[in-house]
Amino acid sequence: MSTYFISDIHLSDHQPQLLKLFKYFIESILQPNDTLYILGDFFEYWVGDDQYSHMVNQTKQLLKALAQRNIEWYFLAGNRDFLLGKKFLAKTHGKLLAEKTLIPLGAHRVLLLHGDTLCTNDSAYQAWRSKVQKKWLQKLFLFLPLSWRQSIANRMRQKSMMQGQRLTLDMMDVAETAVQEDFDAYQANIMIHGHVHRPGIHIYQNKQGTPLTRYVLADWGTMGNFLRYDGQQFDLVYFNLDSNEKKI
Ligand code: LP5
Ligand code: MN
Repeated sequence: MSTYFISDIHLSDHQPQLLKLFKYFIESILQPNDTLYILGDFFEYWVGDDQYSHMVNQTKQLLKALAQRNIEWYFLAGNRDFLLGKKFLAKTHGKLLAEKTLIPLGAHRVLLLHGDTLCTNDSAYQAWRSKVQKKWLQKLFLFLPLSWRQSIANRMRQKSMMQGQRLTLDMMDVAETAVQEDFDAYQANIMIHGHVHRPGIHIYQNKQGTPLTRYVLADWGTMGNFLRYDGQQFDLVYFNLDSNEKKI
């Protein structure tokens, strides 16, 4: 009975190998009674639960089938798929989590988040975020025809990639002050997030000398990536379709 955390697969119709990796992860790595947390940017972008394609269909089938193996799955939204909604989750038996969610795991207090809220040095991103998180704007957007929404999302992705070239690596990473604030606010000793695409394990100490650990999940490419808690320890692992696993 293990708990798995993944993020940043960026599933898209243009990258079929990502769906193959996800299928392998679901069918060959997850075992009955495990629990799965998807911490955002599961899709390259999500413009509403009427979004459809072969990839979307296959993904829904894979998630839906988890219930038969008694695997619960949870979704915490990223900056690309925050419009994933109730219809999708009801069809696939997923449960939505708040953007910062504290869960108990053994003796640990684990804070889950996508990671974008920690990037407070990227002010252009934070300005964009505060606009698109407005519920009224999201409702309005969802009224638009699907093809319009898709082309707006494509435009946003293009702008975002151009923006990425203008920023320094430091600006795109988490701000350590934001990390400390969240550890303190939630009295957590573990933090798990993705988003920055810089997988790693960061160790800190709080004022009382208690060790704090921040696990950063990787984005998926030729290899998939997950963090597993087996009841004893956490392992951050890369895998591929040939059953090779490599711990970070
Ligand atoms: O995800 P990642 O790591 O690649 O990039 C982020 C930041 N980019 C974003 C933008 C998203 O990728 C766009 C996803 C589309 C979402 C689906 C539809 C939503 C509709 C909402 C309706 C209410 O988050 C990027 C960071 C980078 O990480 C740092 O690593 O810098 O942030 C930006 O680029 C901020 C930009 O300023 C965003 C630019 C969008 C401008 C949109 C204008 C075009 C609209 C056209 C309208 C006709
Ligand atoms: Mn992200």
